[in-house]
Amino acid sequence: MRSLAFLLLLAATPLAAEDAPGSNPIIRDRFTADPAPVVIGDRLWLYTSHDEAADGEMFNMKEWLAYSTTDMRNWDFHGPVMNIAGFTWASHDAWAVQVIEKHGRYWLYAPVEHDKTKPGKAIGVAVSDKPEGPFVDAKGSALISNDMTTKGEHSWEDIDPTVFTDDDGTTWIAWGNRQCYIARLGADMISIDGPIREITPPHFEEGPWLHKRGGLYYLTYASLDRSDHTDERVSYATATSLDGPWTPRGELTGSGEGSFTIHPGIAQFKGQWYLFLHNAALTIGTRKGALGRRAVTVEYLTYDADGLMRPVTQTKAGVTAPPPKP
Ligand code: FUB
Repeated sequence: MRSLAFLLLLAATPLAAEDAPGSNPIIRDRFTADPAPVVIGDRLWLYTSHDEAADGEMFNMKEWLAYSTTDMRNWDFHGPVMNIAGFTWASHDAWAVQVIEKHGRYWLYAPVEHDKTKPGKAIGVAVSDKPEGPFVDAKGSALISNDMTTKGEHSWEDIDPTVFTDDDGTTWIAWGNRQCYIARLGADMISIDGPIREITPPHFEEGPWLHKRGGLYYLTYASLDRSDHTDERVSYATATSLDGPWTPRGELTGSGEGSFTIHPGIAQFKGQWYLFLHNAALTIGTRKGALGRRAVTVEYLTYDADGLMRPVTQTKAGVTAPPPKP
């Protein structure tokens, strides 16, 4: 049995920065990716995809997970909120999710592989009365399918939805891989209302995230400049209207450690802005990080006087470091 002196010593020893609750990666008991934060009441909710790839497997993703926090340090796990089987018209690939609140309900948008009746990736919408789910298919068919966008030459063009409600109450959805599209959602949240417009910014690869601060709209995304680097980084563009024009603002981050992909998620919580990302720096037992075994991280996000986002570096300390000066 351990002596009292040993236990007292243990309790008095400060945690190394990388072990402090809330340091990166913030979730360590399972592999998570594609972070999607949303503030609901006094909690920040974080929805993620769940990486379960075996060695040599690219992705193995079957469900979406939810976490929440009140202090950005300690995270409560709420379990899987939906499994791919909940979209009966889909076959596999529970990829990057986003959830928003509207009309007192919670709406989950996510890309999946459609069954053979409409080959290629598609975007489904599910709904719940509680942020912790369970979420159920709200439409019974895809909201967006590969046949609705014609520019891309590959079957995974319609992935990674980001949903954003503007000050006038209109909700917009943007998505894409290689091409970035935007459309207005119907008031029912399960239909597209109006044309689908292409808004592809430079080096756009995937993972768009729409947000607004003051009068400025931000389109932040995973970028890949094939002439210059081999792993994705995060870049962004800004506009004073969702109709554009979008002004490219360059790279916001470098690549995630050990990861081809990176994926931004942005939220303001209790007055502080945060940028969620992922990398592949986590090892769980004998399982090392990999293309399909990623880990969600979070960093402070700040803006300069012109509203431009200052470059962000992924760190071990993350938000356990003191917040930056405004
Ligand atoms: O996680 C699967 C896919 O990888 C996502 O949909 C992309 O954003 C990339 O992170």
